[in-house]
Amino acid sequence: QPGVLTIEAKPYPFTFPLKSTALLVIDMQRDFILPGGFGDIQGGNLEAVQASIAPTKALLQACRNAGVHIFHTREGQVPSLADCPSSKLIRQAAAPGNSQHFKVIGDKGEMGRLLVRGEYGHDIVDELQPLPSEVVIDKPGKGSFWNTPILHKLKAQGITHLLVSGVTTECCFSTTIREANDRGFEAVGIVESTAGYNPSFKTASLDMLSWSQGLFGFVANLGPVLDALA
Ligand code: TIU
Repeated sequence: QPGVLTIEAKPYPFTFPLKSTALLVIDMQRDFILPGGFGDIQGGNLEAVQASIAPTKALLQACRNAGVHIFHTREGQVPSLADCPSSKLIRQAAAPGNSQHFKVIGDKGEMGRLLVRGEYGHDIVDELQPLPSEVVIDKPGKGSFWNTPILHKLKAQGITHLLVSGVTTECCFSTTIREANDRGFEAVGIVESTAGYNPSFKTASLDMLSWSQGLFGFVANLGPVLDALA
């Protein structure tokens, strides 16, 4: 069928119509990837997340060339923090004697206020900067659907299938795929184009996605996606 692609995936091959497919690039922000950012302060493995930049760039380029709709997300709050779920503020607050969370959302870090919109650290890394034609979704939570217009924007474009990349696998990537699954989207996570702060979290998160004939969706390697889009 013209315009319909099939790639090797778990738990079985993933078939997607190009015209109604979107690429989601989740939270490839300096705050999660570069030294001194929010993820670094959380104790995340930055080498692991930095390793996902090049494969995400390859995926982004292939999708741009193939005319796939492209959505980037950014996690962050308005400067007043009025949109910050209280759970995010409370559970990431610096407890007495806890040196790991010595800074919290909204505090001043080396790249500006942590996870606050408009700050340098909140924006996407240089390598993956969105083009003017691409959609950028600012989200106050971990998932991309809560309190954002993404559902309406995907529906408006007739999107039914999602290629999902970005960081972190265990957190915003997984939450987004689970939210998408509940809303009827067929999603595939791309192994090399996502990364977590802990290797076992990535393995477990991806295994859970495709377990039991696709509990939440599909998992595919980057190579077959690039081949199919070429
Ligand atoms: N903490 C963690 O692993 N991630 C986040 O807080 N946000 C995203 O995953 N983007």
